Amino acid sequence: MNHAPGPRPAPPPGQLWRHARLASFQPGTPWGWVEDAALWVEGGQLRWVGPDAELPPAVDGHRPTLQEIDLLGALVTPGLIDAHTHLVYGGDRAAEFEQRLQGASYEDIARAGGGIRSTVAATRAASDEALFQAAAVRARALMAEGVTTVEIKSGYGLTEADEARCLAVARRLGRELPLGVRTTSLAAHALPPEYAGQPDAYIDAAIAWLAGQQRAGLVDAVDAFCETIGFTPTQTERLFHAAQALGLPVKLHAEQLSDQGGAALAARFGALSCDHLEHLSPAGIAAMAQAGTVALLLPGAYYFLRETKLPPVAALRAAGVPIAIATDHNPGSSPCLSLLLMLNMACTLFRLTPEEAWRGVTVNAARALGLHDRGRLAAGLRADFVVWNAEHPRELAYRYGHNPCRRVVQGGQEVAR
Ligand code: DI6
Ligand code: FE
Repeated sequence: MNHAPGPRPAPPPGQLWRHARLASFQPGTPWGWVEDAALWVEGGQLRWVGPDAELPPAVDGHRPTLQEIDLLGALVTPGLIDAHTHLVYGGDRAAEFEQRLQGASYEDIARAGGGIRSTVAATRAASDEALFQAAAVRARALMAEGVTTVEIKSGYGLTEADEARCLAVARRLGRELPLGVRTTSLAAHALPPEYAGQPDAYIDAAIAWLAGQQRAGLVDAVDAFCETIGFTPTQTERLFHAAQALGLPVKLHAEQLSDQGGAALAARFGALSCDHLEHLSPAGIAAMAQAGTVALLLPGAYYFLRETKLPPVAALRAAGVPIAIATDHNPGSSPCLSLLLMLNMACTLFRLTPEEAWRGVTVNAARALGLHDRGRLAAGLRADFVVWNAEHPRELAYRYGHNPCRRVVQGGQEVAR
């Protein structure tokens, strides 16, 4: 795919997509299924979605300007949403992968100053353009499988200027690619070398950067890595108070490697999502259920770090906590660029049903980003959808290493493939 930079042209007059097998993820029926569906797209939005036999009379007045596409029974789903990525960084960590294969743990490497901090050094050394080009390649790989919205975190700059640079690169991806981008400030990802031994002073600095990031339009949410090798619950709480004072929603890397009580803390701040959660406690689950916080599970990181403790999926399900799935793309714990593979891993490793996994990359992923205009297919929502060479979405959770994406529409416009 090649996308010229610059403003995108105005949406075409309108399209009528007919005879789809539709998984709308609207409430009411499993999958929001419509066996023979039509989608009327106008001005970047869905004007009408429903059974083809029940097309509204109003569509007739528009026929002369509507492009009609017969899908001959192909599957249509919402555009996929990857609600947790660290897409902007320099370098890679292939050598660290070799070290881990020889027995070093992720935590050992982090404590020895490698891990996230080695990516910080490579990111600081990279130009804005190099960061953009590398991230654009990754974004296009996700888009090739039907991803139409992606969340991108900072967290590899760890100075005021480098964090702003990474967030600006993420924003530029959203302007120059046919891709919705939500940005998250993750300055509280690791302690940079300049602040060695002074984590509280670093949190003060990260707090001070937030207002400027917000003024520059660079940030949609605030995240932290609450972990023994990251930041304490008390430090996380101070950051969250600052985010709350600015009206910025929060989310948290919580209970990935140990139980820090991070999920319950984040839930007290009405967090959009708590992410990872392998070590989540019953108290954390109860707090998330009460707050309506999404459990964002990341099977790629679980797999790549060869974790053995599973997130408490059955208890999350029983408590009614919405579950989402994402790639967690990052160079250290999940160098994965396939959200379709995550569908499969969510089922095989975490025992989600295929429908739960699908909800996790559509309707619940939108919720994890605080977005109400996407993740389902219904009148009035964005026209972000995918046509698949498949008949049912369960096929996409079943096969892996296979990409049956046929056509992608983002904001009412077909994405060049
Ligand atoms: N948890 C993760 O899995 C990523 N960040 C985090 O807080 C890993 C980031 C890295 O290793 O570079
Ligand atoms: Fe992450």
